[in-house]
Order: sequence, then structure tokens, then C-alpha cells
Amino acid sequence: METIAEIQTSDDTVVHEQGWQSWSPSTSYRLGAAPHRPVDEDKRLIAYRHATDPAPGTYCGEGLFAVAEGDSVTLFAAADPTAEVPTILAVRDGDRLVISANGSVEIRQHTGDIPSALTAWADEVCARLAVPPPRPAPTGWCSWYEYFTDVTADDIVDNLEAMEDLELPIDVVQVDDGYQREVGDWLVPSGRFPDVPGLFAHIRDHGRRAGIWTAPFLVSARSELLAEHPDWLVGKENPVLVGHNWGQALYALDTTHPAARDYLRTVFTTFAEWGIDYHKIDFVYAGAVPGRRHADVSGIEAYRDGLELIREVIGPDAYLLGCGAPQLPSIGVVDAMRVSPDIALEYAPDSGDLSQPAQLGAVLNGESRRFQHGRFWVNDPDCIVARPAVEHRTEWAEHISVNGGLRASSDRLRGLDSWGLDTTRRLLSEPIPARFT
Ligand code: 9PG
Repeated sequence: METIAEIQTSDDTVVHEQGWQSWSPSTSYRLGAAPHRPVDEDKRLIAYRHATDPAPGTYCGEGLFAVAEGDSVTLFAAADPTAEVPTILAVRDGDRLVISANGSVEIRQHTGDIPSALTAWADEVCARLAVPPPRPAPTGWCSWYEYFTDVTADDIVDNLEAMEDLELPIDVVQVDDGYQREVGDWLVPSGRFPDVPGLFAHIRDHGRRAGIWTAPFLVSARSELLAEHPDWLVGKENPVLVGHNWGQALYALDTTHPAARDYLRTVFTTFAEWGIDYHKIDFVYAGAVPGRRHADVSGIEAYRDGLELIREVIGPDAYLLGCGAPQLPSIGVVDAMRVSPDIALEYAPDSGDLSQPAQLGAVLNGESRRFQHGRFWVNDPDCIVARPAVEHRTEWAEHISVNGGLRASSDRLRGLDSWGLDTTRRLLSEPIPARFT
């Protein structure tokens, strides 16, 4: 860490942190307010940047940090955000704030508020990297927030028929986690999906596009992938642990290993043969963790390589949605990006960790990352859930209406009451600004 600036502060100083990946809390704080941090090691591994563990009282932005004093904003930004994301720390020293970073950072002065400073920076990054304006997103229906991992092929067909009966404007039917037997074994169906290619053909026969969920850079402890190819993991004989979920340990696929790359090619080529042209790639932070790989490259370079490989295989016309994804290193490769933790029935997370599923964290990040929409990609605020069981469902619908680029419903459609159905229809139909200002 090297000191890069010292700023005089006052009672009105506000700081802004950019979190590492989709689920990492990202927001502004009045100086002195405690920043949102992981409540335990498991959550830290799954939702925060591994190499960063800021001391209490330290503010921290991953590749992006701002300090506002009245209408004067000092922005600290990664000089080359798709290649290197310096951790930027801010510590108070009396009435001064000492800023340090572990990589190349640009310091920019801006007159206005923090969102306008972030917007101006994002515009410049897009121009510099020649990022084309994102295509408008298709609308969707996603199985996750109603069925979770218990989803069955019949559930998908039920909803496919319901959206037809209800005449909902849904372009893509996206099957989420649960069709596969294990995380990593993307071509091995779970018992609840007897004919995966047949199901996708059925979706297309009904005039909808077919979408699928994967966590392409994750390898779970119980997977055949791990049993057969332990050498494909980041860390090799000492595989790097990237979290626990689905009741098991999770490791990272080495996206620089030639045979692992061939496996990814096979998976996504097979999906294309099944007629799938919409991909939600999840937990992709795993591809960027530091650790030993086949090629001697940084985690971020390996991640970019992995993303670009997927993009190459699915082709330019397929739609690619990142989730659990490092934000800045994904610029220019994904069409849409989850900018927040998951929505849930609960307004606030039980654990108190704002990276965890609940409306509070989803809204916090969705608002903070508005500036990314229409610049780096289309912002995905997470799914429309409008059934009565959703706490504060009117607020969630309003959040999507104001901050949402991608629109996808995730209720059992026949279970919606009239408010839920009307709201779902409205959110799927309303015009979406090409970019937010
Ligand atoms: C499928 C889900 C859905 C969802 C994704 C992602 O911190 N966590 O343990 C954690 C678990 C799951 C999760 C997010 C965080 O959800 O965002 O839309 O696809 O995976 O398993």
C-alpha cells in the first residue's frame, strides 16, 4: 500500500466505496459511519474480495473510491479497470483522511455530487476502452426466486404455459440453479430434469428464447469435475477455497488450463446446440481469485480470459448476464450485470450482512451503481418478485422501475394476486432509459 493522497475533512465529509463484485456492498457513508463488512468468514469468501480485509474503521473501494466535501468530489479510480483493480483504502488521521492504494490509480477532481462524478468517469472509461453502448435487454422469467434448487422441469413448463395464458411480454425463459446434478457438472442433469435438451426445445417451440444458469468458474466438492480433474483447480494441490454453498466446499476452475478451457468450450457449445442463447453466468468471482494457475497471470487476467472464452463460444448474438461478478474487470464483455445481492422475501438479512439476500442490500447497491447502466452494460437490479409474501413489495417494484435495466420476473406466475400480476406486467412493459444520468 502506498499513500496517494491526504484530504482535509469536515463534519460533512462523505466517502463512497465501490464493492468488488455484484453482491459486495457498495454505497456512501458520512465519515465516521461504520462501513458494511462481512459478518463471518464464509460470507467474506463468497461475497467480498478475498485479498482485502480492511481493518475496522477503514473505508475501502475496489478500483473506485470517492470523497465528497460539499460539491467538491475527489475520485480515485483504477487507471486500467479491466486489467488491474487496486484496493483503495482511506484511514482517518485527526481531521485528515489518508488514502492509499496497491496499484495504479487516477485522481480526479469533480464539481457536483458523487453520482455525477462516477457517471463522468464511466463515460470516459467507455470512450477510452471503446465500449459500445449495450443492446436493450430481452425481458425474462427466471426460476430461482420461487423454486430455488428444488425446481423441476414441470415447474418450468407450468410457467411457460402461464405466461402464454396471461399474455405476459416475456422473451426469455431462464432455467436457474437446480437442473444440474452438481455445481461444475453442467451437462449432467439432476433427477428433476429427465430431458434437459427436450425442455429447451419445448421453450423455443412456445416462441420464447431459452436461457440457462451456470457457475462456470466454480467446482464443487461433490462434483465429478473435481473427482476427475483435480488439476484444473486454482491452487493445484492446495486448491483455493472460494466459499461454501449447497452444503459443500467450493473451489475455482483454472481458466488458463488448456483442458479446463476445452471443458468450458464443450459446455457452452452443447448449450448452443440445445438452442440456448441467453446465459446467466454466476459466482464468476471464483475465476478471479489470486492463486497458482497453469499460466502465470493475475487472477483478473485469468478471469477476463475465461469470460472472453465464453463470449467467443456463445457468439456475439447470445445474451450474457454476469452475476457474482467482479464489476470493473467485466466491462466490455457482458451484456448485462447483476449489480446487487439477491432479492429475498425478507426486507433485511437475518445475518445482518448486507451482501446476503434481502431487499435492503439489493436496493443499496442498485442505487449506488446506477451510473453503470447503459455505459458498461445493462444493470440487472435482480428479479421482479411481486407476490404477497414479499415484504415491502411496493418498494421493491418501485426500485426496479427507477433503477432496473434488465427486467425478469421470478414468481410462480399463476400464484400472483392482481396487484402482483399488474405490477409484473407493467415492469416488463415499461420503457427503460438507455442510460441513467
Ligand atoms: C443460484 C443463485 C441465483 C441467484 C444468484 C446466486 O452468499 N451466498 O451464499 C449466496 C448464495 C447464492 C446467491 C448469492 C449469494 O445467489 O445471485 O440469482 O442464481 O445464485 O444458486
